[in-house]
Amino acid sequence: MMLLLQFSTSHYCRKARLALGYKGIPYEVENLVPGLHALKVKPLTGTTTLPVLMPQLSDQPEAIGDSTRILDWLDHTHPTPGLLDLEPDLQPQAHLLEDWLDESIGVAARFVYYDYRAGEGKAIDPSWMSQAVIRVVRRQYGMNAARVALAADRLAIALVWLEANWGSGYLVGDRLTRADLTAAALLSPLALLPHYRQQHPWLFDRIAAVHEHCGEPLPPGLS
Ligand SMILES: N[C@@H](CCC(=O)N[C@@H](CS)C(=O)NCC(=O)O)C(=O)O
Repeated sequence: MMLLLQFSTSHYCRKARLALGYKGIPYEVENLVPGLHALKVKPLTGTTTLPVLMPQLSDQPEAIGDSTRILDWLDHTHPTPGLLDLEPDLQPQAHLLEDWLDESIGVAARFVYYDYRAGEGKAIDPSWMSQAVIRVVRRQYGMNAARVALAADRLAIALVWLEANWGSGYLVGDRLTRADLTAAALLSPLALLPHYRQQHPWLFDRIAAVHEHCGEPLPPGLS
């Protein structure tokens, strides 16, 4: 069985789980401890980020790092159902949206989410352990009030575009693609933030619909 190395709460790891679920591939997860994870992950992929997929199949790579590479590999080895069943001229759009969501919007969601968890949303998990992880993450990514405000602005613009282009259908073409999976995963942390729940109800309908399509449990706040 395939093994996914992950942080249980990471939205990039959620993206990989959605893709595995979408394809109906049985998998196990191993939850790594932030910080210590690098000792295990770096020798496998050369980077320290999770998710990492270990196919545990002969004639296949031992480990695949980065959610985008994981989706590429899954689509290559398990083509049906496809994550990019689009006319060739539409495919670059799905790749570009995935990259924008990965590199810009997923990062902005992380800033806004951890800011909330450290302040107004502290009651979600006030335990020492959880608050220590939140402090480490905030330091690791250099989060401060000014950068959180920039992230919130970026999300506000993205959500206007997404409401018009995702609010009542699929991001590209007329079927679910890797762009929809990526949006659903990377925006899912916002489900715990009352501001986004109140302002953008359509977003959480879309996120829930993609999870249901993939047969994956809903993110915290929606379950
Ligand atoms: N581009 C990467 C980003 C993944 C990512 O940022 N993962 C974070 C957790 S949400 C991580 O592993 N951080 C720990 C580290 O960088 O060492 C992907 O799509 O897989």
